[in-house]
This record gives sequence, structure tokens and C-alpha cells, in this order.
Amino acid sequence: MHVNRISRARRRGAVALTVAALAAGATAGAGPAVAQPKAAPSAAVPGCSAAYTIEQKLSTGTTWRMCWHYEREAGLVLENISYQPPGEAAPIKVLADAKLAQIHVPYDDGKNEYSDLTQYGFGTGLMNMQPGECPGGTIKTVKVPDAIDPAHPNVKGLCTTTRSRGHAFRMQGDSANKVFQTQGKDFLVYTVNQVGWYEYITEWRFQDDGTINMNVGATGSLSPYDYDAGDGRGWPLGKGATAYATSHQHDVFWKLDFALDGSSKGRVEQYDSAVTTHGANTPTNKTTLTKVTKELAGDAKNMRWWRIVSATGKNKDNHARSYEIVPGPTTKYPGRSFTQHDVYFTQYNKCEQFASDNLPNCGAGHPKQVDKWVNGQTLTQPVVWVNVGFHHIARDEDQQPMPVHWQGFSIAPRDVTAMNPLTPAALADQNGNVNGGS
Ligand SMILES: [Cu+2]
Repeated sequence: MHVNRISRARRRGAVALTVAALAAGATAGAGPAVAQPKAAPSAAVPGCSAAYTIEQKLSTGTTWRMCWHYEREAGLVLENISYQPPGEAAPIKVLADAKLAQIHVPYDDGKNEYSDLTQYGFGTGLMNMQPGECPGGTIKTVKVPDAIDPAHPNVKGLCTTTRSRGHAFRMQGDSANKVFQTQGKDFLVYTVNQVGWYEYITEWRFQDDGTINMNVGATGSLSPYDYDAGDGRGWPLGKGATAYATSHQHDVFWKLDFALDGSSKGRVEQYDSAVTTHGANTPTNKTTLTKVTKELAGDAKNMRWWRIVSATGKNKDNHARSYEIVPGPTTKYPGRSFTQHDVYFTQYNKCEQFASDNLPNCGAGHPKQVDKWVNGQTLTQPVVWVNVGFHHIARDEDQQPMPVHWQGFSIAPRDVTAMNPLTPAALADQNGNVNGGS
């Protein structure tokens, strides 16, 4: 997947044609993409001008607001992200800063290991998008620092659009004729970045119920330079068994700086549940809280989860607002110490920007990777790093183009609002123990 720039430049024309052809095909099936006029961004997002404001009110009544900017290595950065569901008078701030923190790609044969963000031009490889790849949305122009093509630093590369996601909820009332149901809507923000032969889709999906999904999808092409016929560390592609695409791993890291209710001083909590088979009648389950007061390298486990709790904000039920980390499917790579854990909570340090191969000069002796930053500091301003791995053993279907393979995770609101943020008016009094049903 990684080649020198000359080969890559030679390849770029062909890739562009392929994308154009795909976009045309998709458009024929789904109808032409229509750019919807958007209301001018309000001044509700502090910290950015109108050009760097993203604001979307979904048809279900929830508004997401944020600022964006673009960095040379990390690519798209989202800041001051807030969520305002129906019934909330003001936006609720969720995140101060959210971005990718590394894509680490070690090959199974031990010959190559890449840091795509910090060494292989992820950020500078921002791709122009065709209208058909941002259906119903708008594509913003991004000025790319040190663009690969210096004559064209302005890339139409940031799509914002909306999508239906099926049922947000369903509940039958007094009779089959009275059904409360809502079809959920998502707000999407995404870019496509080329690294060598691969193209990474970085997608941020903001649901109308407050959930945020972060995913990276790898597509494009397998690298023709990473075929190896003989060492047993690949999978045969093409006719017979002569060309073996070398197996490899994609470890994607995200960095999230929470700022629930505007305060970066959140608390981290870990919950574990233990099931016993020795209950009086049935198995019992006991959930215990462990306060994470010091930096932690955390491992996902059955019946374990974490949340970030607001230091200041409460919902209308007088419960502290929080966001829960919902892990995605992952294949953890044991080969490097920074990939050996699923989540890291570190005390905020402006200099710590990348989960591995950290670029800023943080002073002599300051480690370059996230696992080494976990060294016992008290967590008063936690930064959350999430590692999601995918072991890619290529298959015949990966040619050509390679179907998108996704990896990612979510954060979900826990007690951010006092009830379901999309509760119909007729059910608005059903909070707590609803005696007698509805
Ligand atoms: Cu791959």
C-alpha cells in the first residue's frame, strides 16, 4: 500500500478515473445528488468563523454544531462539538477536540511498518470528491497544507450530509393503531485521504439521539508492491497460487478531548459486571464501579465499559451528564507496546498529539507514544485515545477496487438528557417508574 511518490503520482490518474466511474454509477442508481441550500451558520459555535463552522439541524429536531480545521498530518480536526436535541434550550458541549491520532500499518512478514499519518502523507493526500459521493450534501473546499500537488492546494474534500438510519425507537400505545415511532437521522462529516494505493474514508457520524460514531474505511487498491509468493504470510489473489498479497494490520487511533458542558475536567469511570452461577434461583450479576483517578492503559473486556463524567453539568433529573465509550470490533496487535491496549486515558498535554511517532518536540526524554505517557499522573483533564485494529488478510474480492473495510467505535450519551431526546410530546410525562404503563 505504500510506494514512493513517483509511483504514486503515476497511479493517481488511473485512480481518479476509477472514482469518477464509480460515482457516475452510484448516481445512476440513486438519483442525482442535489446540493441542498443550507441556512447560514449561526454564531452559535464559538471559536470559528462562518467558513469553518459546521451546523446541521436534523429533521427530527436535533442540531449538531462544530468547528473544523485541517492539519497537515492528522487531516480533518473537529472542535467545539455540541449537541442540542429538541427540548434543550442551549447547545450541550461534548468534545473540545476530536481527530485521528495515527494509522499504524505493520506487515506480517516483518519487512515494513508504516505510520500513515506522521510519515506517509495522510493529511496531504486529501482527495477531491465527486458530487455523487456526498449524496444530498455539500462538499467544502479545504486548503491543504503542503498539498501533494502544489498547484492545486484547494481540494473539494470535506463532505457534510445527512442519512436515515432506520428506527430510532418504536413503541405501541393503547392499541395497534397507536404506534410511537421515529426514523432516526444521522449527520455525516467525512473526507477521503489517499496514502499510497489505499484510500481512507474518515467518517464522523452524529446521530439525532446524541451518539457519535467514528469510523475509518479502507478502500482503493492493494499495493502491487506487497505481493510475496512464498513465505506463507499472504493470501493468493488472481488465478492459481502465484501472487500472494501480504497480510498486514491497520491500527487506527483516535484522540478525543472531552469538554462536557464546557469543562475539560471530566472524571473517568470504569464499570465491570460479574455474573455468578450461584444465585438462589437464577444467575446473579453485580456491577461495580472503579474510579479511574490516575492515567490508565485500559483493555476492553466482556462486561466492561468506561464513561467520561461531566465535572459540572447535570441533566434535568439531577444526574451527572456523561458519555460512554462503546468499543467496536477490534483485533488488537501485540507487536508494539502502543497497540497492546484498547483505550488510554492520559492527563492533557498539548504536546502529545499522535499515539505513536509523536511529532512535536516535547523535550528531551519525553516518550513518543501513548502507552509511555501513562505514568501515574493524576487525571484531572483526561484525554481519551482509542485503538481499533483490523488484521487484513486479503481475499479475491479485494480486487478491484477494494471494498471498504471499516473499523471504529462510538460514544453514546448516558444521562445527558433526562429522557429519550426524541420522546414524543404525548409521552413526555413518562419519566421514571411509569405506573400502569402507557
Ligand atoms: Cu489493508
